[in-house]
Parts: sequence; structure tokens; C-alpha cells
Amino acid sequence: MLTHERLHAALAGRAFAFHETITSTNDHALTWIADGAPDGSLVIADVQTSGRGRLGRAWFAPAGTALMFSYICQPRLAHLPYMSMAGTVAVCEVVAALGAHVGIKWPNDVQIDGRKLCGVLPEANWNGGDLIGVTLGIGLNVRVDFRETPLAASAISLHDALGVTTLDRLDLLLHLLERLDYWTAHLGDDALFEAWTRRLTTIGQRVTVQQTQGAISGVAEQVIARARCSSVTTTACFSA
Ligand code: BT5
Repeated sequence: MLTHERLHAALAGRAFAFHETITSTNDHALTWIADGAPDGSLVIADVQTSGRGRLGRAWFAPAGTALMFSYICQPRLAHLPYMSMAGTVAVCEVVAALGAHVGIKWPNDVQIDGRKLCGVLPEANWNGGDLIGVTLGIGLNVRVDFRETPLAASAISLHDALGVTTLDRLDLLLHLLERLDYWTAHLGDDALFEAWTRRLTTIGQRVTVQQTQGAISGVAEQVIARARCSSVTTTACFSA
């Protein structure tokens, strides 16, 4: 169980806020960035009432079933496109170490057997044209029961994937933080881009773009910045 006391004891001085219920950890993190949250701060929640994905999509996770948090950091503007990569690669490393065969579906899904295990949502806070910080929202399904939901065929939890019932969200968080601290300190490195592309399941897949069929052959990096949030994304390279 996640509690303030357990987090406080385990996080060894890292700034954090724990909410049993919150609208969205990214909402709190964006406000905290404006108030000077230090690099590596965390906002963690057991339940979100308006958890979100990209483009305003809803993120589903009942109380006690998922690891949901926002990791705050202050990357250089040029490193914004790598935030999502740092998140997906960190999650893959932790999940692979548990014995699962895990991959990344471009741009921000971590999947097992083609089903979504985790979604990553980077959002930036700006002061005029200056980037003041980024929140990397991460939602990882630990024991979500999707059976009676519309996500039954498309989503998966770690417990089902691994055939276990005892994963501790705090242990998972601590392992993830170790990898997030590492990769966010190496955002511009080729090693991150390579670790990410190595795990991409999308490369080689056949797709149709404006009625032309082809295969995804690679990815290019691009940042699209908006006023208060930023869509930090990559562009698929397409060869017909
Ligand atoms: C994402 O968006 O995958 C990013 C999700 C980020 C969630 C975290 S939780 C902590 C932090 N605070 C927030 O408010 N958000 C972040 P996207 O690629 O747009 O995928 C959203 C879609 O995934 C939905 O439209 C559903 O189809 C599906 N979905 C919703 N909940 C899911 C779940 N628990 N597992 C798998 N798929 C889910």
C-alpha cells in the first residue's frame, strides 16, 4: 500500500507530494514547477479523478491498482523530445528486469504482447518563451482488472503479465526512479535514443499514410511547443 509515511521513509530526502485522490498528478506538478519544485520532485497519487493521456484522453486506474506519478525535471529546451523516451525506456528496463518481454509502441506506450502496460505523458510549463520545467507523467498498470472494461483487449497489468500477485508499487517506484534519474541526466546522449529505438515495436510495421502504403523505417525528433503545455513527440519516417 502507498502511504505518505512509507514514501517518506523510502524517498530519502527527495521532495514529494502524495495524494490519496487528486485530479491529475500532472496538474499538481505543473503548478509546483511554477512554484520552484526541485529537479527530481515527485507527485504521486493512489487515484486520479481526471487522469489524462494525450489529446485530453482519459486515463483509467481504480484505487490501489496502478503506479501513477509525475516526475519533475528541468531539461534544456533542446532535450525536450527525449523526455518521453527517458520515461518509456526507464519503464521497459524495470519491467524487463522482472522477466517480461516488453516493448515501446511509438510514441509513448509501453506494451507487453501488443497490450498497453503503461502510458507516459510529458507536459511542459513555460514562462513566456522560457521553459521552466517538465512533468513526466507515468501510469503503470500493476493490478488493474480490465476484464469488464472497454480496455479488456488492449490493456494489461504487470500481475497478469507475470503471473504474480505480490508486486509492491513502492518497490517499482524506487527502481523506476533510479532509471529516471539516470536517463534524465543523459537526455541528449545517443545511448538514450538507441535504447529507445532498440525497444520500438513500431519499426517495420506496415501502415497507410494518406492512401499510400509503406513501412515505418525509423524515427526523427521534433518538438512542438505550445503555450502552457508541450506536445513532445517524434515523427515516424515512412518509406513507401
Ligand atoms: C497515454 O496517453 O498513454 C499517457 C497516459 C499517462 C497517464 C499518467 S498517470 C500519471 C500522470 N497524470 C496524468 O493525468 N496522466 C499521467 P494516450 O497515448 O493518449 O493513451 C490514452 C488511451 O489509453 C486512452 O484513450 C485509453 O484508450 C487507453 N487507456 C486508458 N487507461 C489505460 C490503462 N490504465 N492502461 C492501458 N490503456 C489505457
